[in-house]
Amino acid sequence: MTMAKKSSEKSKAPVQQENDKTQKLESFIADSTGEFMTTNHGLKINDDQNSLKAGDRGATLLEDFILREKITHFDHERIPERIVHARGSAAHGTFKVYEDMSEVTKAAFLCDPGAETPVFVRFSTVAGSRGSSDLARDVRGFAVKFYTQEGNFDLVGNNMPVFFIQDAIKFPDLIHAVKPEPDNEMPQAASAHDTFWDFISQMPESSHMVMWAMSDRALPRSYRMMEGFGVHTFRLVNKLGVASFVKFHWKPLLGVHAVAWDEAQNISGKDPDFHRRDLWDAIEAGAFPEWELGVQIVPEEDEFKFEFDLLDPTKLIPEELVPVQRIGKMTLNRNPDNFFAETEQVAFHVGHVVPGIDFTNDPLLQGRLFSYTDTQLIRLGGPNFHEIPINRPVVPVHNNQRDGHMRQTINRGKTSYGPNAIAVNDPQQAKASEGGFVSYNERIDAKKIRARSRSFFDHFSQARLFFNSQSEPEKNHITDALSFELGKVKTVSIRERMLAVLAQIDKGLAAEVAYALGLHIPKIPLEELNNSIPADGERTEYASTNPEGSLAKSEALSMAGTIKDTIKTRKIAILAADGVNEKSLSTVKDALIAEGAVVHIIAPKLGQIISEEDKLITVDESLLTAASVLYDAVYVPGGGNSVATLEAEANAVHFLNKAFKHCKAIATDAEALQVLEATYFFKKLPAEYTEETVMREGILVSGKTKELAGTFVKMIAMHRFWERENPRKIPA
Ligand code: HDE
Repeated sequence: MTMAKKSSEKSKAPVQQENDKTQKLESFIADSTGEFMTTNHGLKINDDQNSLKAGDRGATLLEDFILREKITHFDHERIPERIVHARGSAAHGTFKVYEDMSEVTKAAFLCDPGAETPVFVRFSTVAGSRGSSDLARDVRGFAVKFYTQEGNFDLVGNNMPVFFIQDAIKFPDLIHAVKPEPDNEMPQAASAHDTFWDFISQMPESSHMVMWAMSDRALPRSYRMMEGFGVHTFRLVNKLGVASFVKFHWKPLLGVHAVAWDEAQNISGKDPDFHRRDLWDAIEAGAFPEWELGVQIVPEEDEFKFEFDLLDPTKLIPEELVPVQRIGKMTLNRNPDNFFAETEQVAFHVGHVVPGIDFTNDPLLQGRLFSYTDTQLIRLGGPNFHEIPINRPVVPVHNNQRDGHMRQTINRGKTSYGPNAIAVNDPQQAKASEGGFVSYNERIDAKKIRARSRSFFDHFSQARLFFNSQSEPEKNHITDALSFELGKVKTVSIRERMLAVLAQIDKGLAAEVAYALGLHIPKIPLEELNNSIPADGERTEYASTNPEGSLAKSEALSMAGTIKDTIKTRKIAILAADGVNEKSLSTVKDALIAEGAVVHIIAPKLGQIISEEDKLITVDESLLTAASVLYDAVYVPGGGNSVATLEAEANAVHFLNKAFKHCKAIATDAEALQVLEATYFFKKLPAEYTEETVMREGILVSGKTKELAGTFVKMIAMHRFWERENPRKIPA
């Protein structure tokens, strides 16, 4: 290893923030600026271009320890990727609680509004390999490591509040089913294949999660625009030992937004790093992503008050029943220095808790409590992964664990056992009053049994609640997603079985998907849908139920009502060519930048363009390197020559066509109308052209540049004009 050197100059731009954890990481940072090259043992290297040979044309000598060291290290550079969530990106930041939460928890970081807790957050897709596209239709991981003064607390969540299965023992089956098929390793990062739907169609407990995974939640516009959920019911415990159940939420301050499926597939080709880049760029630019931490708290005595079991991870607590209290804010304000050292080597574990936070008997959570340490042993190569800088707590570690591969700590003294008299029992156990962790004293009086509680068998009512809570465009997207995914399934009997499952959720949905598949919905009785039954199990004991559910809708489940009052960090394209009207371009550009948007000037070629007024304007991207799917909205300024060039430029027209297809805000100067007229979608200006029409259609043409800019900002804040898809006749 190169000698770690405390860098005196910050390698980060000043905008990047420091915290207790990032300062501690400094001592591990190696910065080679102005340094000589050395071997891993500190010897200065004189020739890094040629290996040591017997004569200049001779064979290479075994003696060449410099060559051997370099190649050997290279040969061992790779570690196994995560079995799930292999592809991800991460950032540093901080968390602050708004108010003292000591009434419900003794977790110190939740009781002191003055405390700033460092965090490291990793977002991920689940199914794809490390090199797969960010835009796969998939669940997203949302894992937060809080470096608290009482040790690390990891909230290892997803961007969907429920899960596919109820018991950890089915996790390997689920993942084997969704991963590429084992004979030919296809398809990569996609659930649209036989094995996934074969499994799902026999596991009706997955219905609720399937609705989420087929919704636009599986296609986030940005990691910064996703909600996060702890999924399981956890416990909070206060100083008096009084516990309450809790569901954790992360609410993004930029709102929850998605891209269109066709767009996602295009982005996967144009920029497979789209989400990774988006997170990195936003932080580099100082537009720090923020989320509020939310909690739904249920007193212990209310455990059985719900229509569902709080221990069942396929159920959420509707916000109408238990509101989400926003208790603090997390800000991501620093990019990692090194992807491998930090993002790849960070090891999360649901079992990393602090006093005041505890588990429940959710059988999925219980299995996870085993899996996360176990997986690091193979992935990070041994039991000392907690010593890797990114995994170290900010508080000291003392215990009698010793040795193992790559041990870094030099433990002083004779004893590594307890009780010991030699070191007077150091390190000592801490009383609860001294911060020692004491497990919640849950009363358990039960038989040892492999079984599933009947309270887990309502497999459909919340799937239906989710579907019924969606807006029309969101429902259409779910129908399209299911038609696409099942359309990729080759085995007809799997498609049919899945239709029978969908019919339990919503008959109309099942009928539409059946139509797309050219099939009829088979009549499979409810009791026969669940095929996850033990050898001696009675079908009736394991039969799904499908009660109506007392709640018809839950607004929080739809993305339609999300925050739509900001265009911060949205990427806007301005299409221009030589002869552009500089005023028409700059007025809109400046207005967008003033609102926090990122604006790129896109022209037929890179370099500079000359405006009508003979001003030089720097081009950010050419029509060749940019793509409509990488932007949230597009504006075409006036200027006769520019407009004529763009009208004749197929890539510019295509850019607008795509923006229309993906329901984005489009604005042009009145002078640029002819560019719009060259598109397939624009016929003519409506007879009555009001702000209302504009805000409905998402297309604006105006000669009043200042007013145009103002309305354009409002249009972009709407994110997408999904209604445009009706009657869904936009070509692919
Ligand atoms: Fe995970 N999960 N998981 N998971 N999970 C892993 O741990 C596992 C589950 C989640 O950015 C692995 O270090 C089991 C639910 C995230 O590093 C592994 C079960 C939720 C991440 C593992 C589940 C998650 C992981 C793979 C069912 C949402 C990425 C590498 C019993 C609440 C963390 C690793 C990161 C990663 C096991 C189910 C979230 C193998 C056995 C439910 C965000 O340990």
